[in-house]
Formats: sequence, structure tokens, C-alpha cells
Amino acid sequence: MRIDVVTIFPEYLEPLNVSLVGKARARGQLDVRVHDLREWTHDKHNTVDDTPYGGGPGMVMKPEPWGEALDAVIESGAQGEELPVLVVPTPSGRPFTQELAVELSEKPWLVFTPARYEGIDRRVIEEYGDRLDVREVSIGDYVLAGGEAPVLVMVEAVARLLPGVLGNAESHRDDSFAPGAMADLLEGPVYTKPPEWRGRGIPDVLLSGHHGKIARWRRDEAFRRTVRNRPDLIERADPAAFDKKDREI
Ligand code: 6GU
Repeated sequence: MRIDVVTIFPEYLEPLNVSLVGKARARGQLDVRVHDLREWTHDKHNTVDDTPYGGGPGMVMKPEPWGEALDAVIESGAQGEELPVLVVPTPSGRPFTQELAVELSEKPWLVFTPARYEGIDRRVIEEYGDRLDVREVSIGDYVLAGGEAPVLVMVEAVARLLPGVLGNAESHRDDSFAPGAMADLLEGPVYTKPPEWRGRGIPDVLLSGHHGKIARWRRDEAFRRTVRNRPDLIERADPAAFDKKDREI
């Protein structure tokens, strides 16, 4: 997969050199290209923002640098290569979910446009919406100063789904929000050695070697945790997803 990021803070994307994403890049599984939006300005001060039409607080990102930057990035695709999906981080976008992460992980090419200030002139989103699949996406119900941190979040969520990026092919099977038997439930608690730490032991069932009992215990713990932390997930789920033992909890 290829990922381009256009930003006025390229250094904010440095963490993409580290850990899972960094390793995927080093192995050639992921081609990440970070671009400085100011390279597509032409004035002495490399201006990227201006005051909003209609008045109001804050500044709006000017359309011309974004247009030149996105044209250049799109044209840098190989002849005949598919067009990218344009991912526009904004607190007014649709929620970024595991489902969207999976969908994006199946695309060959993503372009992210993290904005600062009050966002990008609307005409940019309209212009590229006529030519590309454009997704305006929010990572949650809070306001950040810019879209760079959301890009780090989204790239990591997508990269770990790419074939061969996670060590163990089964590592996402039990993820919270992963489809399957535990769909709709959060992951429960986990333990490792030593068997006793500061007087605290391990639930006996995990040492029993009884796989059926362990699976049931894990499900019960996942259910309990979901009821406590995310009751909305239980209410939203298909009632058929829950069994009699769940209902006893
Ligand atoms: Cl994508 N951008 C900003 N600036 N704030 C956010 C967000 C995005 N998602 C949640 N809050």
C-alpha cells in the first residue's frame, strides 16, 4: 500500500518511522511519503491560510496550495495506477471505525490531508470529490488542534491490517471490534507470568487447561467489561449475538 500525507508539519509524522508502521515501511510493505504543503506556495511567507469569508474567528486554509499539492501527488502515481482514496481528517467527518480501517486497508493508495486552523476551503473537498473517493473522517468526539495526530491514529489502524504486517496472522482475531464470535464485545483482561505478583494470583480457570471453560470465562469477562465501559455496544448489537449465559451476567 502507498500512503501520502500532505501537511504543514512534516515532523509531526516522524512517529511513522517507529514500531509497527516503521517496520512495515522498512520491509517494503508500506510506502509512506510525507509532503510539506508549503512547497506548493509561491509567496515570500509561504502563506497557507487566510481569514474566513463571512467573518468569524480563526483562519481557513487557502485552496491554491492544496490544489497544487494534490494535483502533484495524484500525478505522481504510476501510469494506469488506480486513483487514491482521499482521507480528509476533520472533527465534522464520519466516525473512524474498525470497519472503515478494514475498508481502507484494502485500497492500494491513500492520501491524507491533515489541516490546521479552522479547516480547508470547502471548494478543495468539492473539487477532488468530483474525481476521487473522498472520505471526511473524525477520530472521536473531541477537538484537536489539527489532523496530524488523527493521521497517525488512522495509519496505524490501517497498517496493522495489511497482510504480513502483524507477526502472527491470528493477532487481530480477538481484537475489540473484530468480526466473529466476540463481535460487539470488548477484549477482556489478560495475564502473563509470574503466577503471583504482589500477592495477586491468576484466575484459576486460566491454569486449568480446560479450553472450553477458558473460552467461556473469556467471553463472560468480555461481556462484563463491555456492559461496564460501553453499554452502547450491547444496546446496538443484534440480540441473537448473546446467549443465555450472557444474560445471566
Ligand atoms: Cl480528524 N481533526 C481534528 N482537528 N480534531 C478531531 C478529529 C480530527 N477527530 C476528532 N477530533
